[in-house]
Amino acid sequence: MKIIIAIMILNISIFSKNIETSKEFIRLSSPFAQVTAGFLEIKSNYKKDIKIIKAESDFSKHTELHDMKMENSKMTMFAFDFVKIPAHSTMVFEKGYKHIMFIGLNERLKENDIKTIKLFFDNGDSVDVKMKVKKF
Ligand SMILES: [Cu+2]
Repeated sequence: MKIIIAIMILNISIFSKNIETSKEFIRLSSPFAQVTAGFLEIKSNYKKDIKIIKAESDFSKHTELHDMKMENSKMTMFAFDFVKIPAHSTMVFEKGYKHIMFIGLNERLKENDIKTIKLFFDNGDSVDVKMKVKKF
């Protein structure tokens, strides 16, 4: 019995992913908009802190990591180079806060399209993330 349990635990550790994403979506922008934003939650199962250092997509000329801040009593957004995800925690990209910015759209995104983007981490890991285009 002990052996079976040990094997089960081993299996879980082999098949659990280091990075798991959820609630992924891209905001449906107006038909002629050149930019839009994507949101998701990124859960790190790493025992060490890691950093997200880059995002890439093939449907926009530039893909940036953005956040929002208050400036002259207006909310403005800005690009950042990296964000740290502490060990065993979740980083949330959500409306009004961090987001993935897609600038210079190469194609018109339609509602319910599924687009794949790539996220890169400072430990050399990367993940492909499927994001659904939707209104909000
Ligand atoms: Cu932005």
